[in-house]
Amino acid sequence: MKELTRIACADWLLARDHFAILTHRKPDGDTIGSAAALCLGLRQKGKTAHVLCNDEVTPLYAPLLEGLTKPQPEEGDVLIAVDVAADSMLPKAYGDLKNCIDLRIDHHGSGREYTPNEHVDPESAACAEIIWELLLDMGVEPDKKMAEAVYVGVSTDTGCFRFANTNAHTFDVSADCAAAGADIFEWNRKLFDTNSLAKLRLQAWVVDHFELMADGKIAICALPKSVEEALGVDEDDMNNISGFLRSIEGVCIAALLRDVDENNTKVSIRSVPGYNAAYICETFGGGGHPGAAGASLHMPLNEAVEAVIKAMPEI
Ligand SMILES: [Mn+2]
Repeated sequence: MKELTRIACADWLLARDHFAILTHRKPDGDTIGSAAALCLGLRQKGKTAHVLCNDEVTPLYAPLLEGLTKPQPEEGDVLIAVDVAADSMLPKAYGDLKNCIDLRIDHHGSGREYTPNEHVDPESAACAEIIWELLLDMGVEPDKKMAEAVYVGVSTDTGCFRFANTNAHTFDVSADCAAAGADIFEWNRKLFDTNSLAKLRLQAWVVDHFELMADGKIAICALPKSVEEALGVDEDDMNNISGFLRSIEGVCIAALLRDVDENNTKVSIRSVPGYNAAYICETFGGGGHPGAAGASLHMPLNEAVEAVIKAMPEI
């Protein structure tokens, strides 16, 4: 595996053509924003570039990909994964493609090598920050669409600049996005100031059903699929519901578990600085960032709750 500096990565991209960009499963604003901005930048440089269709893209982020997607890569395409920490994070529909990815651009320090080339910068709060700098290195003239795609990535991965990963560079890139014409107010309203009724009902359910442990420092909530279905929540509604749990006063670590089926459970963990959510999730083969991480457990929901409690640090 060859680790490319940012400049080397920009040169690597400029020296090639015919790109297909891959996003991660349960795509968030960062993977979609990064893919869209990179695709637009490559096209501006005269390249042929597409984002591979991802069935799980939600209505909130779908507009960023308008006119950019294609269903399958073509023979000879250069495959790039953005914001994809491990090949296990790729959509199942990509199948064998995971063995053919040429480059990974990412900010997950706990990620796993799966490509012959990578540019990974764990200092970046969002992968979209790296993409922005890469575009500038490539001599791309940023426009409104690119700026909005990057802003969506940066703002969502920082919880609208509230998470511990937010730093001066995050604001620098966001200021650049505003200067390039991104409609910051409109995206903030859509992303952070709009709740579906289903999401508010989900929050009410979580308030009624979570448990506090360790003198109120750990909060855990098991959310059965049947409840999700009854409330009618979608993936956008589920976004950062573990962060909602973490927002309860005094809580340092919050874990939200969801059953995928009777033998598989997903856990999402949020923590305040000083507690590492990624360490806890790595116990189960998952990963992420110190403040926000996830994992899949091959066990039923009730067993998974016990396992996650066991994996919690002494507080
Ligand atoms: Mn990200």
